[in-house]
Amino acid sequence: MDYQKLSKELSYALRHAPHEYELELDEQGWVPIKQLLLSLHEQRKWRAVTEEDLHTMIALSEKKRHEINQGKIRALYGHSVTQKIQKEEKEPPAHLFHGTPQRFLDSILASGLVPKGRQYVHLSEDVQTAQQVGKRRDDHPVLLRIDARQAWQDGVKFYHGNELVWLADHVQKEYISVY
Ligand code: HQG
Repeated sequence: MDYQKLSKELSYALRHAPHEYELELDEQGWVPIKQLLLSLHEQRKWRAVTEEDLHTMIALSEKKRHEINQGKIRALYGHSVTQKIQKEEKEPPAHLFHGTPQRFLDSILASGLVPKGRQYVHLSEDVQTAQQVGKRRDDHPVLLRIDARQAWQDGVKFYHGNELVWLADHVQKEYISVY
């Protein structure tokens, strides 16, 4: 079983295209595992996938992208579906980080961080994670530091993604500096 491919397929289904899999996300993005498996089994390459494989996939992944609880599974972040996924609001650490390609810097410093194609802006708890996120699109990404505590005190909402990923609706430019 190629667990990395399975993880990518699930991220696509649970973040972006549940209807292609005849799935309905609930308000927090959960779907019943039984329904997901029924849908995956229609594809030849996934006809033997079991619930056990989903647990193994999560355990083997270098990032915590998916979560299983009481017979359901969800993507923890990254959604682009039109139905807004409700995330748990949480007080952030004093600083958060964001890695981005050089070419986006001027625009971000002018208008802040906006979610673009996803539902939320994605922020990293540590510099190393931000670096990895930025490197997806630029060998020498820019690292931004977000004054999350100040933003939180000013009423900006932050949400929990996983241990390393935080979400926000929009981060205004006054809280952003080049790290
Ligand atoms: C940029 C992956 C211009 C922003 C990653 C980013 C992450 C602006 C891009 C997760 C802007 C959106 C999300 C502005 C933001 N002007 N550009 N005003 N505001 N941007 O992919 O944060 O591996 O939607 O800097 O690791 O790169 O898939 O967000 O470059 O955790 O699990 O617009 O996805 O996780 O790109 O990545 P994305 P992201 P997985």
